[in-house]
Amino acid sequence: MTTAGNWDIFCKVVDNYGDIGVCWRLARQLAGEYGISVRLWVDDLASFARIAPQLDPAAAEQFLDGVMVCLWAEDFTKTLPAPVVIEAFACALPAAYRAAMPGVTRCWLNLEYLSAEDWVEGCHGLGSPQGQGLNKYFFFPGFSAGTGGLLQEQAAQHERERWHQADSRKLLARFAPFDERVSRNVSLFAYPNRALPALLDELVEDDKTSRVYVPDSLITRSVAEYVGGYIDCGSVWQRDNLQIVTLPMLAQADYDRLLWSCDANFVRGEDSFVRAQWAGKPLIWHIYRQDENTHLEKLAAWQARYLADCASYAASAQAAALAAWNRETADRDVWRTWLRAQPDLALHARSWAKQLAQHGNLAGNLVSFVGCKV
Ligand code: TRH
Repeated sequence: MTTAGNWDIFCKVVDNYGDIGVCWRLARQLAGEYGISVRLWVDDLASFARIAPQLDPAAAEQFLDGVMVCLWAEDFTKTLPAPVVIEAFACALPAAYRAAMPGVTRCWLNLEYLSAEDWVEGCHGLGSPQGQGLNKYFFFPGFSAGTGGLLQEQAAQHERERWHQADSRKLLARFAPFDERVSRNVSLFAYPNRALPALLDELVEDDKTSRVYVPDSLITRSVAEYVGGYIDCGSVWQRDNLQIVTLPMLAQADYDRLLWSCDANFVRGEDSFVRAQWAGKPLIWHIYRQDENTHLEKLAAWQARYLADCASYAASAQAAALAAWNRETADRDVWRTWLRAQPDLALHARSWAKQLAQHGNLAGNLVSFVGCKV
């Protein structure tokens, strides 16, 4: 059997858009770049449609961008399992499907959440016997050669390489009229954050004019509290050197282009965090909160890798800003220093993106892995 056969990907939307964001990218890439026939089973098509506006949330089955998208309904109907099955983020397969897998499924994988922690290399690729001749393999994305790498579609990479300032200008002009006074564009996608007013206050008084683009998200309300009301999409709110523009939720590919077009990006969760790294621009990550503050360990592990080769002044500015944002502390000095470090952080972000590209892309690594197992 070759790996270019039928694959099923199962995705449960636990919270927000990261679970489906990752699965949708992976499904499209496997179909488009590796010739695999992919069925993507999703339990929440309404959330999916927010990042893929062409999707019909009422259709139980539809073919979109080369992928068969299927509703994962509670009463899962009997379906012949695929030879390769990906259970995203330990979502637990439907019982009827699981029961039909022995003798049919040749490779079963659990695609795990992303972490930069050292233990990931030791667990990546391990199998766990599930009975009836089935093994479930743990496939970990990551930042080093011993992991599954990061999702990176070749088409997006090529488009990114050819993306010029004129493209950025054209894209940003779709959201609000061009203003020649603006010399810094920033995108802001985050969870609600008590550190926001300190950041915005600093931008108000900064000597450069910044325009902050806020996609429709959980932070929109905090922005509205800061400015004293919701800003209509398309209009520009301004106080001294800060401009704010709100955006509707964009299609995933347009959101990626927004990241390429801004000078710095605030991102969150998992998928936007990875895209911001590929964008090669300075970024601030709002990590998804976990019990017992385990997310802070994850943050520290990534920060240690990210800043290992960064100039010391820029590294400490970045570390302080990451801490302020994730611990939600109100410290304007942190943002002043971070803004001053932007030129060095921009250079660093470009070299980091090149370094990451050396580990291959997650979909390609997955295809090779499956090829060795079947
Ligand atoms: O939405 P997130 O917070 O997602 C997740 C989930 O909550 C998940 O359960 C959790 O485990 C994980 O975080 C760590 O953030 P993320 O991962 O960045 O996903 C957002 C997706 O939405 C990403 O694919 C980009 C996409 N997006 C758009 O398509 N258009 C937009 O306008 C925006 C702002 C985002």
